[in-house]
Amino acid sequence: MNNPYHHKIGCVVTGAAGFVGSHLAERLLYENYHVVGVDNFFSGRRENLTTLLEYPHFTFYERSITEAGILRYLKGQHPNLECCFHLAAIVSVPYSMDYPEAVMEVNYHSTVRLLREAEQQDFKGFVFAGSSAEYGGEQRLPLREEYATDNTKQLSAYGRSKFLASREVGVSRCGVALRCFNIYGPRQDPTSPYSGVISRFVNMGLSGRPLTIFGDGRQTRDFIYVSDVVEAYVEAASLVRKSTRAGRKIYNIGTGKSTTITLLAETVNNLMSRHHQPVFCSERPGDILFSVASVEAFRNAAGWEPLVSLREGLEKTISWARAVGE
Ligand code: UD2
Repeated sequence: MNNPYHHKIGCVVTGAAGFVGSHLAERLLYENYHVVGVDNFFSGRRENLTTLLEYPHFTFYERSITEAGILRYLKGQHPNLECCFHLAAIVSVPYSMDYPEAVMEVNYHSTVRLLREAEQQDFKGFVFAGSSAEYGGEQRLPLREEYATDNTKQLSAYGRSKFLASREVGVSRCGVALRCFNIYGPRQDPTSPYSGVISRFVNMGLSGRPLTIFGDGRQTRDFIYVSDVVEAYVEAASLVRKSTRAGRKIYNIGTGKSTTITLLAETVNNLMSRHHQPVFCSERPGDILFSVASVEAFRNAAGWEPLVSLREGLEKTISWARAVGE
């Protein structure tokens, strides 16, 4: 729906130059919302802003979400702001092993500060990017929201910081936390050894290298395409606006389908018409073996359904990577 009146309503997107943040900002701009993007380019990329900057109703601030009073400042500049989508974070699990304090500061303490400012400034929605890492090594599958409790041992400072932040956001009047599973799609950075497996496989495929599987390849993940995640954010914002219900608002965002890494490698190879066999390497330390989301809660609350099949999402990701040479 392209509503000409929406530009009167403003939304903040933190992490607007990131993989998911830039897709979300674009979707909101397309619907004519006024979008105020914030990013400090710690991991966001300037080229992800190119399309966004073409919209007259996009305003960008190169600022850090760790600055106290940032949301208050933005609301002062743009009184039409009603909703904050908070996606900015330190997203690397290995980085969080080396710098746990920095990750707790950015992902947890800064989130709580932003949330309090949103409450004080009368925001109608504060939608937070949680993570499947909040479940730690939980073995009951599919993973249900209530399995992550105060007793859950997350496996990294990243997981811990996201758990603590989601817990706080989920009980706020205006808050809702989305625990996203393995997101993939265009603009995901393939260049680090810890980049998402799909972006790495597509990148290896394009450069003619064999795909590397860590471990025996029987480990499973719940892969969700970025546009489905974007729709979940939009639905979550309207859910929290309408919500009168007390209690925690924390939801898994996944497909409910698990895929082995071996099957993923075969599918990527087929779609790229490659006949290389994958190379098996030693298991990645700390790797979770099996992960899949229970998606009933958000389906029931918001009527949201993921629409993009893994095959279709892979095709779109491969086409994008071919076009940009990533
Ligand atoms: C995801 C998140 C991470 C955190 C974590 C919580 C992504 C990109 N990462 O990590 O931020 O939330 O979940 O548990 O969504 N693999 C290969 N070959 C490769 C690369 C990866 O076999 O070249 C395997 C890897 O060992 C793992 C699986 O693929 O078993 C998925 O790896 P990943 O890094 O994409 O994501 P994950 O689930 O470890």
